Amino acid sequence: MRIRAQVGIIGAGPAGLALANSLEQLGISTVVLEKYSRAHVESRARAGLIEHRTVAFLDSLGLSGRLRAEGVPHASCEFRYRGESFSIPYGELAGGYEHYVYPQQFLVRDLADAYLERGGRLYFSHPVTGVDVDSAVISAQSAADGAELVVECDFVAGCDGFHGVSRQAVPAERLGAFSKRYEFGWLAVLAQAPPSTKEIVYALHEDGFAGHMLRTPTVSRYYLQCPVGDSADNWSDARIWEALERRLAVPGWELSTGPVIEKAVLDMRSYVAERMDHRKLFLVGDSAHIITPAGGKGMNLAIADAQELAAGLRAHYADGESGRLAGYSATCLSRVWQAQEFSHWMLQLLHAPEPGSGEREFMHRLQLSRLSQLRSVPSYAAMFANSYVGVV
Ligand code: RFL
Repeated sequence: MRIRAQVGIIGAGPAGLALANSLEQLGISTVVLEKYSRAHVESRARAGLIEHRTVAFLDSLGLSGRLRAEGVPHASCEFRYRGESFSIPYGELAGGYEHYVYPQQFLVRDLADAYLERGGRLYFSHPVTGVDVDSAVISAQSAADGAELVVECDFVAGCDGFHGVSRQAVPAERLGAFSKRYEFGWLAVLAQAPPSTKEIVYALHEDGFAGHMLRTPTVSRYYLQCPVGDSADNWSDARIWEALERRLAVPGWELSTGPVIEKAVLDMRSYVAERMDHRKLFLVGDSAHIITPAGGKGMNLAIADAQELAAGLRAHYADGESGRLAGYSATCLSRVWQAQEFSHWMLQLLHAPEPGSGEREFMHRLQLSRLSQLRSVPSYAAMFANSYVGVV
């Protein structure tokens, strides 16, 4: 089957669905092709921290109803070290802005519902197999019966994540990518356990970083620093809870536990393609850049890219003006590098150097000094606040 759309979108993650909704509202026709089933994409638990500017964009599209009703606003977070703790009222310090805690898979569900309700053409279980960047033709195949689906478009938006096919259609010398691998891993844990705190907690501990993230009243996410190449199989439920209890400990505090639903060792790395467009293809979100989960920026960057691309396409179609589209890459990259810098800063603040490193004690004292400045120097804390909540 051959169909036509002004913009063909590969991938129904946060970037693809935000873009699809936005373009349809602007009267620009779209088709979305997604590799996996609807049930699969709507149950993939990942991010949960949504920046105020992402919420503002979703508000402007009328897509934030459930997020605002069911998500929880957050404006402060907690740091722990050596049995001490302090909170940073980052919302107040950043001029009254706040985050929403709302699981990514719920947002994906909401965006898919809204797109389909408007009559959007969303093909689940249709992995894209080829992208022609000159003719803007996308080829996909139904996972159910192998039937070929060809989409002819004016532009292609590659919103297919880091392991998708779009980026492969761009020559390496055009992408000009930069990357960094960190010398530690993170064990990411999702558990059927109520939150043990009111705020997100970041803990510096000599055994390694521990984080307690909030998701829903019955499910929580935790992170534990672990060696590169570690396997989740090495972490029994008992070992996970014991490590969290030790690394997050402050007097009088208790950790609520429950069954572990998911655990995986994350490859802690960052990647940025310096060109996010090539001929008629635009890379959006994780297909162009990935960032470590520290600081909670990945999904927010993906949706910000979608917002910028929608604005560029609107200018192109409505005003016949192509300057904004031409500047898409540069505009997005300035925000991406800012987020990369922040995420790197967070990791340096919170990660214990590997045992045996000669500089371990020196680095640890730098971290303690940073935490003490964060705790007692308002202008230092304000810098953190602005970056964390996403004002700058
Ligand atoms: P996604 O979400 O990966 O969606 C890409 C979609 O493309 C589909 N796809 C294809 N479709 C058709 N044909 C093909 N050949 C295809 N290949 C792939 C995929 O099935 C998928 O549906 O990319 P997008 O939209 O750019 O969104 C990016 C975010 O998902 C990602 O940045 C965040 O999840 C990162 N992240 C976090 N970000 C935050 O802002 N705040 C957080 O608190 C946060 N926590 C996290 C995170 C990522 C994590 N993982 C995955 C490492 C926590 C974790 C554990």
